[in-house]
Amino acid sequence: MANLMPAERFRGADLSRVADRARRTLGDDVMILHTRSVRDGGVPMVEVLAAPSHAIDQVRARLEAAPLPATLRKADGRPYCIALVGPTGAGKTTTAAKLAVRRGMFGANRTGLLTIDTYRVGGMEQLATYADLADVPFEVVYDAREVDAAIKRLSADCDVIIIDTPGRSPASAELTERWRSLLDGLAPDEVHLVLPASLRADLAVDIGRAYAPSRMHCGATHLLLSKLDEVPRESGITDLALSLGMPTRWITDGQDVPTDLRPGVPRLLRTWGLAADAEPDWMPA
Ligand SMILES: Nc1nc2c(ncn2[C@@H]2O[C@H](COP(=O)(O)OP(=O)(O)OP(=O)(O)O)[C@@H](O)[C@H]2O)c(=O)[nH]1
Ligand SMILES: [Mg+2]
Repeated sequence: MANLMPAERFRGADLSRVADRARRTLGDDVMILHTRSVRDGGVPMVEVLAAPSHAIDQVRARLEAAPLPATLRKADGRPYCIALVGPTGAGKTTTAAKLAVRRGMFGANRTGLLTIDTYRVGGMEQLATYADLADVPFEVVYDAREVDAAIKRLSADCDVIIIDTPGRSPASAELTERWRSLLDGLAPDEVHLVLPASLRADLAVDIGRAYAPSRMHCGATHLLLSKLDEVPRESGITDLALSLGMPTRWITDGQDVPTDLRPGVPRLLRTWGLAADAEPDWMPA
């Protein structure tokens, strides 16, 4: 995959001289992205990853999602709806639970959960349990005729609703049609495409196209990379996010509900550059 980062690596005996060299090479607005100690031919050295800050700003602007309004309930009284879509096993249900049960996740806005995944055995029970433990209102919608009533019930107590959807299986076009029309009925304000960060970039781009607004009515508006913890050194994830061309609000980095969910862009920028040419310091178990 092409490296989309305008960052460069500098090595030397001490930090201030290396930083000076980075400044002379990249200009006065240079920013240090990462420093670490390395050994070069057995000699201890400091390594700095740096990039001009205007280049970082450009990348940030491409990745960053518009901030959510402080008051999520809309003028017509309807809660703000955030749907999670994506391939089977990507982490949609786990992420929906994290978003819905984390205290203060949406400031003072109260959260509700809704699922249209009535196909996956156990998926619904899993969400219902989390909702119950956190005392978060929860609705299951089986049929398009139930959408309005479910939203109305949630509206009483919720300002934002997290919507879980089934994995999209190419083998079951009819099921896909059914849940897509349910999602259309829910008219989500945001649709986050959940993709495992370890996915091959070419496959991710293909999936991104399949979920694009040009291909389906409620197409993906955001990217939500999951399972960052499964990517050695998180290498390449920023390039992956850039190649999908959608803003990122959150990422996930573990199975724990609700803790393993983080703001996306700070993490993508921090990870930026810890890429393939770095020495391996992590091995899969
Ligand atoms: N390591 C890791 N595992 C995760 C993460 N998020 C979810 N998982 C695990 O991935 C598996 C699938 O997660 P689900 O949330 O059920 O995925 P899904 O997209 O809802 O799957 P379907 O409903 O079958 O399409 C579970 O074992 C989760 O615990 C993550 O950030 N890191
Ligand atoms: Mg699921």
